[in-house]
Amino acid sequence: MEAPRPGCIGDRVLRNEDARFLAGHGEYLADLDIPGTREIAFLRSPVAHARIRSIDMPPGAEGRVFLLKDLGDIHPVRAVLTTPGFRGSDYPALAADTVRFVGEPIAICLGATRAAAEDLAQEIVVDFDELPPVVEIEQALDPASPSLHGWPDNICFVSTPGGGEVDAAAKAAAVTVTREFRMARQCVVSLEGRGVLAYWDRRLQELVVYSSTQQPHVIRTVLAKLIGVPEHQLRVVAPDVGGGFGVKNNLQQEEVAIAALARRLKFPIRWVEDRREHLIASPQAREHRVRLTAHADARGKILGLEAEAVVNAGAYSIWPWSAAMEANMVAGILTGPYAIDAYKGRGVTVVSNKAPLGPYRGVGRPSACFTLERLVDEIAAKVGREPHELRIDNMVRPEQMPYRTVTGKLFDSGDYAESVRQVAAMIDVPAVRARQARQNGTGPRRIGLGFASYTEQTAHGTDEWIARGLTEVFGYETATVRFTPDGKLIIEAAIQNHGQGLETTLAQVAAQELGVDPADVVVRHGDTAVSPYGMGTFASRSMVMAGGAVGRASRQLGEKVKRIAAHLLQVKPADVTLANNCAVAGARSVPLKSVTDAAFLHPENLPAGEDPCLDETTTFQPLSGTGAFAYATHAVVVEVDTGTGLVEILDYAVAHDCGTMVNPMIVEGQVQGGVAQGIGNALLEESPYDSGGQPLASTFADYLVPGAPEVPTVRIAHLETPSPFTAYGIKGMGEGGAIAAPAAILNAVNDALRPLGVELNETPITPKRILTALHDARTE
Ligand code: MCN
Repeated sequence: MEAPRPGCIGDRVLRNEDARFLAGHGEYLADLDIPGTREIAFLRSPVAHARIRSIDMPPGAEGRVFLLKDLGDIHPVRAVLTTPGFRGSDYPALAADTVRFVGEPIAICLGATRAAAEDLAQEIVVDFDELPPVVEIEQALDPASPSLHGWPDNICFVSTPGGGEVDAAAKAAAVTVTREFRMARQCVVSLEGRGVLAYWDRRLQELVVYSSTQQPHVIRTVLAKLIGVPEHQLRVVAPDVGGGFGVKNNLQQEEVAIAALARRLKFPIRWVEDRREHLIASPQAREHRVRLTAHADARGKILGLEAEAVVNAGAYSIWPWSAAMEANMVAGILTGPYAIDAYKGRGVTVVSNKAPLGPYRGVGRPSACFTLERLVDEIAAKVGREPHELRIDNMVRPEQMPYRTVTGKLFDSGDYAESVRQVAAMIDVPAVRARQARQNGTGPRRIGLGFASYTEQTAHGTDEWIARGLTEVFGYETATVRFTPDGKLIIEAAIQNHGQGLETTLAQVAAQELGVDPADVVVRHGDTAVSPYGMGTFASRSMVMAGGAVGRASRQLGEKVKRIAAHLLQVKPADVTLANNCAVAGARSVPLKSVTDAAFLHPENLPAGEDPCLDETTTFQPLSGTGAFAYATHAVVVEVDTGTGLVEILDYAVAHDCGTMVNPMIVEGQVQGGVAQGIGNALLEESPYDSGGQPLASTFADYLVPGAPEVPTVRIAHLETPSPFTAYGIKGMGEGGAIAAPAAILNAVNDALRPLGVELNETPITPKRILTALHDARTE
């Protein structure tokens, strides 16, 4: 592969945005300093399920406490799948008649400070007529449980993906392995919580809504419909956003309530989520129960799979994804990177009196990967083979690409088995096995080795969203690339950068096409008044989509620059190249500044018929509806202390392929960060509820996230197989680290404990779960 040009695609450029952040100059929602702003505290439901009989206001509440009826004529949020059988539900901005989860907002309270607003909220008396709550999956599946939304039961949707002859596979199989797996409910825990600030701008006659969101444009579109402000009088701005990981990738009830109220007030109002609100009232994630059966031949070649994934989606469908997003995802991608021709899947979404589920890094895939990869290890144990070798034998081969999976995904390119070979070499399987043989059984600490492989669907096209029944999600992005008269470049992009390094990588794409210095490019995003329309940053799409749009716009702009430069140099446009801030033709060159000077300030110097000014706006969408598929294999060595139940990660290696890397350093940071979250998923994070529907983890003392001591430095190898379906062959990759880590870690822990008769198939594997399993195995 050719060495990258400095500052261009493939170079390890330092992040442009870091100087600002490291100097403390980021401006987050809580930092906004708009005169006259009053702070909001939400009165939230303290009970899981109840009818509201009455709400008694404290003295002086008028103009300071607002209920749904005070917000004017607004519509409830209703996220729908167009797929037949889907059951939708109305999700009001503030609960007026019924509350369905602890933390559901009921009233907005205003104060000069957050503390004053909270004091006011405490004085409101709500008379609840409590109803029996539906909390766990089994209750939600029970037809005798009370129905949350007036449906015949609490089943929101059932999908049945699959194809091929599963019965024939079962008949032909030498081994059949069945297991039930559980992945706990989690919180998302972005560094910055959610938040909204809104006011009516009298001069521009527009409603300005600042929100810590991943998708300002579509939030504007849906808010406009819900609160009845036309889109051209509504501006949504995402200031600096301190991480999203999916929790800011949906319409928030607080956004609707605050925007609707701000339209009626004469001063700005702001809500900044605190950590307790984040842990109980933000959209949560996971909570899956998956039953999986694999039929395999005597060598462990998988002939067929059967799966039922039940997901507890909480109280409501959030916009635009709907409650069915998780279950559909798990059931839809369960065959993983393997060539499995026969599959019978069933994805069941149930509703309950818990916080609604939303997207979180990986959406369904950590659970799908966990269940399949755990089962692969159990098949390997049954047929007596090394788990990584079994994986290699089952994988889709390079010569089969592009490969259509049994659930209709089109894998684009890559050598999946090579990722296993590489990571097995990095982790040194024979050395780990030798260490196990030496150490295990000699004391309480046992060594285990685990692998996990996956494909990560990224940059989904419009067809994919429509196939999933989502008609308000689309698969393109837009960018404007413009020179200023002094020869500098501005990129305006509809994506929203909240930690992914996009201010740098989009500049690198422009540098590739226009020869500009990426450190000198300004990237503007996150503001509907600044950037062209787009869907935003989620589903590992921005590098492919916005990168593609910036590349296309830059190329078109470059053609015009070359025509003008050729005119100035008196050569043919075809002889001009762009590099080092200059247009070059052989030994002669002209600075880009001279070209922009002609384009903006001296049209008399332009070639005949050439329009003045230098800017281009284009869109980009991948050539395949199902997007581009990154893939990876993770390998981890753990030491499990059978005395304390603690798991220590000794070594962690990843061999991955995200096509052409724009900035390998950023890619490595993304893998490392994703693995950190996967470690939390595997070992620590869980949001349990009691039988009354009360969330039990509402502080960081109860909800444990990994810190530096729990997260090892991940060793990363890159494979780089370009995608045939995207610009420059780029594939997305932002979720991958989080997808495989739970599977790899549980496989490693099970590898360590298998000789003791222990098998763990539920995340997180806390010390308590490990010790209980060891105790049960001893007493059986
Ligand atoms: N990149 C690259 N070359 C590639 C692919 C990606 O250089 N071939 C770089 C780009 O800078 C890109 C980043 O890696 O922005 C992640 O790439 P991509 O897969 O396109 O993902 P997005 O940019 O669309 O970001 C979304 C993704 C998702 S879905 C979650 S969840 C997540 C993640 O990014 N949330 C994050 N990473 C996060 N990182 C931070 N710091 N904060 C979050 O909230």
